[in-house]
Amino acid sequence: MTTETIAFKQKVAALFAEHEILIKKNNSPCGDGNGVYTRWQNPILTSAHTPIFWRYDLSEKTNPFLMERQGVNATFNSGAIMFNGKYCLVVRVEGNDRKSFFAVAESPNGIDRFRFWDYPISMQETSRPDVNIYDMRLTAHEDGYIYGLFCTERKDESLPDDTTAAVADCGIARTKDLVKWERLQDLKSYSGQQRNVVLHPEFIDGQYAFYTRPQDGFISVGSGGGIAWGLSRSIKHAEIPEEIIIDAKEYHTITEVKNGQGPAPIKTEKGWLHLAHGVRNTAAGLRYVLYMFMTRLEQPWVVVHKPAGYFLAPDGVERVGDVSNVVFSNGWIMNELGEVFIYYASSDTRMHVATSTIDRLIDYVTNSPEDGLCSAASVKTRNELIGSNLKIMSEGLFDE
Ligand code: M1P
Repeated sequence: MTTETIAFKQKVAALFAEHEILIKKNNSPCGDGNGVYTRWQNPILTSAHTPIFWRYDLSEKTNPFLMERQGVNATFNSGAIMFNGKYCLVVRVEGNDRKSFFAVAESPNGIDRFRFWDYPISMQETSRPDVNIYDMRLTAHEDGYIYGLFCTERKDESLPDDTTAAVADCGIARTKDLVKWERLQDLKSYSGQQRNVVLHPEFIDGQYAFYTRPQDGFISVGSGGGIAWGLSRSIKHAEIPEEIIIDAKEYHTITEVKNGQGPAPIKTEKGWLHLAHGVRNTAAGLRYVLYMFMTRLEQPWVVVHKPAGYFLAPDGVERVGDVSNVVFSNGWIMNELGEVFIYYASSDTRMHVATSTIDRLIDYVTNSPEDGLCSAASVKTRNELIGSNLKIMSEGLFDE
């Protein structure tokens, strides 16, 4: 063996060893949290977590300098599901070429040791090839399939000279094993473009039910009013003749510019628990935060509880990345103990986890005050809390 070959092999071994240390790094909770959820210290997935053999050519002959030939820019906005006893994420992986694709990463405990499966998902295409696919929401439907609904983005052919003009639609695929995916027809709706579409896990009136987010343009929702709801008789040829807005965007709130359903809702004894994102505009650009609401068990399109403001907002290093000041979630998992793992991405760059329990989340959603939509109402609500607390404190809260 030549000295060059020995050096090459040593460099390869060092790359793999460093990667293994990263994957096996223990995560730890950030203190006790705020009573609602606890963030975990380390991002659970970054571009560095993608396998070495996805990025480097490991042949000394074709890559004597051991260069990274196909870089990965980001790992974010992941769907989530418990599958064969493992916490599985269908991750949006974005290459340096700005193309996103899906890849499964699994963990034994939901908070660290996420490891990608060897190959990303080779998603089938429809007769209209996708340019970019991203943000999959997973739904274990009562029909027996796991569905993945995602955004498929294509060039807006009506504006051939505009190299930024795009059209967003909802792609639909289904699987039984997260490996082989059967691509179905894209969702047909009559309200412009679609992003953030999520399949409800149960039939409603014998039909497939969808949370949608109609939007006039690719970035701006325009007259699209918020999170909507619609039914389709078929899933193979999904078509929603009519959408109703169930959670409207609202002036001077966290959803002033737009909002969108996060993962599929979790069924609880009190109602369907929803996680969503809201967007407002600032001098520094758009700010994305997460919020929660609950809909009626028998009528999942009727909102019955919605705490004011955000549930989780970008914090510390989460605030910086490719698209700064963003948190986004399209995946969560409740395990058999009622623990809830909330998977969220920060600034379109990396994945994190925050943990809670179903009891805490129900308490948060059903007992936190709603938005009074003006400062006077906010002060009134806060004063009620202060008055009640001062009374408790005057009665000797801190006495032995
Ligand atoms: O860049 C922030 C997010 O922007 C889009 O979300 P929305 O459709 O609500 O504006 C998506 O591109 C999402 O992937 C991205 O994280």
